[in-house]
Amino acid sequence: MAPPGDLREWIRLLEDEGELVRVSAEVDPDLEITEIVDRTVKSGGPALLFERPKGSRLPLLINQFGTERRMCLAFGVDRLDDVAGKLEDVLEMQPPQGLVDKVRGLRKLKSIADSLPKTVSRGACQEVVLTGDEIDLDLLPIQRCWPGDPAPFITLPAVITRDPHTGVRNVGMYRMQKIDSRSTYMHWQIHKDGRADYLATDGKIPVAVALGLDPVTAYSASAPLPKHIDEFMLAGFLRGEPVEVVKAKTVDLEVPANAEIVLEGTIEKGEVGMEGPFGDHTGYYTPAEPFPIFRLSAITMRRDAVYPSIVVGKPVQEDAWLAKATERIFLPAIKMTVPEIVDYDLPVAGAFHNCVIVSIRKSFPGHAHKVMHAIWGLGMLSLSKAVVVVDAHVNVHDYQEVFFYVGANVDPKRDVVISEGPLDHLDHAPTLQFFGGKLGIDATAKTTAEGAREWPEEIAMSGEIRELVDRRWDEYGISAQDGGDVVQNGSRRRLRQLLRR
Ligand SMILES: Cc1cc2nc3c(=O)[nH]c(=O)nc-3n(C[C@H](O)[C@H](O)[C@H](O)COP(=O)(O)O)c2cc1C
Ligand SMILES: [Mn+2]
Repeated sequence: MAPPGDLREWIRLLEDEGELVRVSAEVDPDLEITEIVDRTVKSGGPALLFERPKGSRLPLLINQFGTERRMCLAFGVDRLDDVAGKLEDVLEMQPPQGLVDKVRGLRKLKSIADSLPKTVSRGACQEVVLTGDEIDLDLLPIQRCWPGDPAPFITLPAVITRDPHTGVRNVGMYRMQKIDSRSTYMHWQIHKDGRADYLATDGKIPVAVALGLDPVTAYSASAPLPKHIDEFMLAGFLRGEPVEVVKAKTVDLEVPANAEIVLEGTIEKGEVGMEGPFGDHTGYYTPAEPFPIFRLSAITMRRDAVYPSIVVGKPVQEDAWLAKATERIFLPAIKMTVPEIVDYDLPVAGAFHNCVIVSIRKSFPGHAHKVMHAIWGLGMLSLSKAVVVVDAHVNVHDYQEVFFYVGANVDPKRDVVISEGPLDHLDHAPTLQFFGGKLGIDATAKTTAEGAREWPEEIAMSGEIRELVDRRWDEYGISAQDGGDVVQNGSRRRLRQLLRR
């Protein structure tokens, strides 16, 4: 099934699939929604459409991405790995051999050509146009998420800019703290593309913020693409249909025609203010820091627009599933650069930058070290604080199995690497912000060339006996075959199901 074309189609699909609950009671976007959503996400509950958020006439949609099943519905796939498969197909294109291959190759090239955004002359996102004195952020049910947050924050935006030199578009998801009814801060962290566009600008940079998109385009704003790649192109490719864009009303940018709401405006270089604190996905409040100020020149929207939101906080939250999608979707691209990588896992509890588990086909002494350093040099993965390397046969998604090899195969003196490098903007633990320690753990089997003694053989039952017991199992009268699962808690089991090949 093709991914939904806009937020409304997505809401209808969620409703048809029994994945959405409409809340008709009046509910306060100030803290109350967070507590409801926190409980709902942590119990694997449905997407919520708050029809009467206090103080606004716009309904608020939240938890649209909050389970593996909804994430798959969003992409129109059965497993998130299927999304990766589509990219892998294109990335691994070889010169065609023979006619069938050529036709297949052309089809793939067409899928790339079709992924370019398409400019259209009219968009539903501009049914209502508010400029001048009509601009009023108080129209929107913007959430204040946590008690220590000083103001409401827009949490699920697609922020659109252009590189002033190359003209290439960038789309990123960066929270926006409301300052007043006509301005917000823009939380462009130090490593992000939106900030680079801003820094490359003299004077004012035009900015447009799309709220309420089809789920694949909304996801693409969170995807860590290289700077020179337009996130709307990835969205078009993954949707199998181009993102349609229209000219914004007051700035020189294009915005998705299907958006529910668009905020247009500018950011003046050097005009900053103290943003935050904000209860963030690290599970802590990130302290106040200077960030640029976004001044609105227009709000455009659909006549009966829906406002989208998300809560981040101590894991597991809804963003865990956006990040799991990224983990799966980017595996083929990572393998292009580091082909010895078999698979990897970013544990949700590790807030995604604290830990990477990676399995490799090891073929030379020090190979695990090579891969650690490759990860510390790879896009946003370069911010990873700890890297655990295991052999190809280890299931990186089974943390019990990984922990077994970390315990069994590691001589801390020989196999632990302490290095240093850039760290996530929000990480409060390092002595310095942005720069600090890295931990590598080589949990692969070692060779004598790496200074180990003769490595022992791992225990495994013979295939012959396993087949025999499989065949005879019912005869023994023991019911539970999957005894291992008894010790797994629910979320671990869900994760295993998600990643089962
Ligand atoms: C819910 C959510 C909120 C986010 N908030 C921020 C933020 O406030 N600032 C930021 O720099 N990145 C934030 N991110 C991460 C960026 O969206 C992500 O790094 C993305 O790749 C940025 O786009 P860019 O690579 O084009 O800069 C957030 C991600 C999610 C899923
Ligand atoms: Mn980008």
